[in-house]
Amino acid sequence: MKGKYRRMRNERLRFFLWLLSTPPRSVFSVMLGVFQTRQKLRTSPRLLSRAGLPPVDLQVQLLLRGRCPQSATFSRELHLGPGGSASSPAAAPQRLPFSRVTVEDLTFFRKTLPGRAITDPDLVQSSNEDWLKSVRGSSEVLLRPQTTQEVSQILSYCQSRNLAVNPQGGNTGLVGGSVPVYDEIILSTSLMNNILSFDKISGILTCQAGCVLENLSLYLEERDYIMPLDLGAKGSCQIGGNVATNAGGLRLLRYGSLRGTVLGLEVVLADGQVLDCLSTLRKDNTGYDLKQLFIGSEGTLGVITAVSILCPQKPKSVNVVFLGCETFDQLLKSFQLCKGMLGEILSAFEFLDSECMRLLNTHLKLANPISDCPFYIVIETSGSDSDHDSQKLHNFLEEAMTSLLVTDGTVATEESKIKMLWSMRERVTEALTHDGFTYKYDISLPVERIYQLVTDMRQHLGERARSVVGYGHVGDGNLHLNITSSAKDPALLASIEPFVYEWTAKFQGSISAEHGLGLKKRNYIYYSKSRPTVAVMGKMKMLLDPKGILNPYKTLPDDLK
Ligand code: FAD
Ligand code: 2HG
Ligand code: ZN
Repeated sequence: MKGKYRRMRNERLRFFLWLLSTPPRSVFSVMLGVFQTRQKLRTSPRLLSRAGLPPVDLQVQLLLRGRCPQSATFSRELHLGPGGSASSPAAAPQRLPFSRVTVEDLTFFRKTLPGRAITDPDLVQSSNEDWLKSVRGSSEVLLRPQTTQEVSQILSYCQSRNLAVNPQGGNTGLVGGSVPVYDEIILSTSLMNNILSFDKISGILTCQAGCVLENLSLYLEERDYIMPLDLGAKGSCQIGGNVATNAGGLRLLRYGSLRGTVLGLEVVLADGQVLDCLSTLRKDNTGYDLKQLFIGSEGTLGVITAVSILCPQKPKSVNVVFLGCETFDQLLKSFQLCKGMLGEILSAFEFLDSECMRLLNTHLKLANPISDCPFYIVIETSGSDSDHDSQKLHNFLEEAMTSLLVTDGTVATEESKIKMLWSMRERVTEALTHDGFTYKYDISLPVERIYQLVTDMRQHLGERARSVVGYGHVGDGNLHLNITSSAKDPALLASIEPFVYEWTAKFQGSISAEHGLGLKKRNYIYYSKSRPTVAVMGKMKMLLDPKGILNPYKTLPDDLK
């Protein structure tokens, strides 16, 4: 095999032959994630749990400040950006006539959640601002319940008082859905982090909504299982937030979406009623499957308090390959070949373009593991027999090389190298944050179209953008188009939107593949959904949350409210 490889090797190809006896590697080891970001994100909850509350008279002052009319204006300006037009569909709408938090309300919250009703501005601040630092609310109250009962008491009270509530998990959302727009009370699930049960035979895990994804992964790994989803944000995002956004991530190609793997949910409705749909059955056709309503509802229909999820067995053998291609057409042909030759062991097929690589090099000092190419692919295989998997991967690479679909590549044989290769894909989001203000688009398209949007956008914007990059989940037909500029730039935004959405609609794509609509994209929903469909969504919202207290200004377009 080695001789054959050498004979066929092109000058530019530097594949490492890997031994058929490569020891099985943990799939968890391949995820480096955004370490610095995680550190930063994890700091605030730790501080919160240690900190004492400010004295009551300071709280009163803070609440009085909240009543000041400038507060609403300030928040609105932040969402618009300097010189931003109030008519931009992405801008925050006017504050709705919800009540403002009073000292009596605070007394109730403090009694219901002793030591966990936070009003210290320094502590509330990080929950007011999103991960991208692109939107910021002006909430002065952060509630940290530990039980479903406490969530129920809070919501029942808030509904009776007409107080708006912003459910928050790990605050890693990318569409401005996870933070308040004005003074909504932040209801954080961070302290709801208990695992409730795990069935070793079925692989069904039941846990509270605030469990951090990475902690669940580590818990399962010790029991020879894995979570069916994995994301770059796993060190901070919570399973409740993942379900609320119907997060896709890096394993969807293999294990499917949360709509299939989530078996049950417990949800607290706006009036405090606890909806127990926490089934652990794989099959249950008794009436409507209500849990599906809450998957992807972005905190607008109820607060998810517990999740049961079907987890796959941990693969015994994992391999990762990083390849370079000259054209996107070759990348697509490699995907086709890969599906055919790797079949059931293919667990990820991800891509990034040379602009992403430039940002990784420049901002994170990550060196390209292969020679410069216009496109890069990350392929992962997960199986149960390392000899069999290695042989299949070997055959695929040989075919991809001889047919000149790939021009360079490397195979990871050690754990550290596997991590390094995955970080080239996972850390693009982090690299972008160092490049300037980032406009993010998360588009589903027929897979053969996904890169055409990047090239068309580059042509459309010319020199106006700093960087226009494309990466994403090829296996799921999901492009992440990101555009940066030195600062928030309303004129640039006006050039991007609605162009990007019109382009997407023209090819029957979705304007949000996996991140949701949140605040930023709510008014663009009609590019992907018909008016009658959105009207039915409005009726569901009305039924479950008649006063509209749950995550107002998010997901549904302003014309429904
Ligand atoms: P938050 O950000 O806190 O909230 C997100 C939304 O869910 C908000 O609308 C909030 O109100 C609502 N919500 C949160 N918890 C609850 C609850 N318990 N009940 C009801 N509503 C709730 N997404 C992907 O799909 N795929 C990826 O590969 C991916 N990679 C990412 C990588 C990075 C570096 C980052 C920063 C983000 C990434 N995301 C990705 C975005 C993704 O949406 C989130 O990471 C994750 O799913 C959100 O979880 P969270 O706990 O942080 O929720
Ligand atoms: C990913 O796939 C995430 O890396 C984030 O969904 C995408 O930052 C983005 O645009
Ligand atoms: Zn993604």
